[in-house]
Amino acid sequence: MNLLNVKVVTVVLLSALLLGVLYCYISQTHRFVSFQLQDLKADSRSAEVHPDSHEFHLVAPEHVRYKQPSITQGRTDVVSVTPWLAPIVWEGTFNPVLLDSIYKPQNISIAATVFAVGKYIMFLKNFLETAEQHFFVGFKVHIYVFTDRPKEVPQVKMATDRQLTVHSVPSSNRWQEISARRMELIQMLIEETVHSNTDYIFCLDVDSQFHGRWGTESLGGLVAVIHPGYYRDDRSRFPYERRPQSRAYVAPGEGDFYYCGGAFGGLMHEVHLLTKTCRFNFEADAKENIEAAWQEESHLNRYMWLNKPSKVLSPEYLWQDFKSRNPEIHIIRFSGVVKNYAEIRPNA
Ligand code: 5GW
Ligand code: MN
Repeated sequence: MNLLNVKVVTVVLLSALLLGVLYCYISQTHRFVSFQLQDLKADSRSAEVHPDSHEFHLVAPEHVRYKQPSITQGRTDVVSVTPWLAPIVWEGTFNPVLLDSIYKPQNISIAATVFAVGKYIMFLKNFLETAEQHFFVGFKVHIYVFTDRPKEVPQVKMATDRQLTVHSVPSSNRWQEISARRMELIQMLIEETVHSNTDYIFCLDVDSQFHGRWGTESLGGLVAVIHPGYYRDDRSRFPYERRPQSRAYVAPGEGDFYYCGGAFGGLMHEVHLLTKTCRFNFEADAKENIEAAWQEESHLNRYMWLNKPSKVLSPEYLWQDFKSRNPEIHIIRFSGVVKNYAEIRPNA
């Protein structure tokens, strides 16, 4: 190769390199610019692009007045955040006026499911009447009642923006069947109402009543309630399913809290995934003739251990009427009523 050729090759190679660098630079810049533009576009119609954007984007009205927040003063008798940094909701940790003023303009709507099969229909009237007084007052609420006795559903006067729908379900003498089908029916309800603009759903036991506010402070992606019976106990005492053959199994030394089967909720798609998963595991266990210690509550606990709830509600959100109030419980919002098992359960 003579000198001239070497020069030509060098020039060609250098130009190629330069062009390459230039190309990379331009395409990067372009990507950056177009990315920003897309972001802006997404932002201006965020309602369509991210159906649950209000979950993360809390806009406060300009002039709402409320007590100054503090990071050094507040409740010290309870823990109000989990190790994965989800809030644990206790009275005194949130401002209801502020929260309502944030959520009101979002025009959110909340569904609630409640099962009243067989004699459990007797709990429905009180449940509905107290829900009217305390559950998301001032918001759009749609209660779905699942019952085998649609004619016995009581007439309860509901405020504008609140409605009730009755779904008929077959009677059953086996609690296991009612329990198993609860997850399935909630899953199906979410699939049917996917286009109804419902944002959040809560699934509640009917043998319970509201005594205090249950509102926007409870909203979150995946919401679990801490069981009132075990929250001061070591995790070794939690009644998780302990047989490894079950799909609800939680190993010793594992698990965060013991959560209630009687109340859970969150965004529609989150609760859909939860109910679908619990139902699948419940049915797969049943095929192998295994039933978890506390049926769906066990499956729910396993689910919540692997899928950390984004908000945890304190036992204020599901107390038990027979229990006396512990000092850290400043308000009882919702509680299970005392029931005569022999009287209400089909095969007790
Ligand atoms: C529950 C236990 C044994 C047999 C039947 C049932 C039963 C439950 C029933 O006959 N009818 C019915 O509607 N359920 C629904 O399941 C109710 O919504 C009830 O609140 C929920 C959970 O059952 P609970 O409340 O008896 O369970 P615990 O753990 O709150 O006592
Ligand atoms: Mn119950």
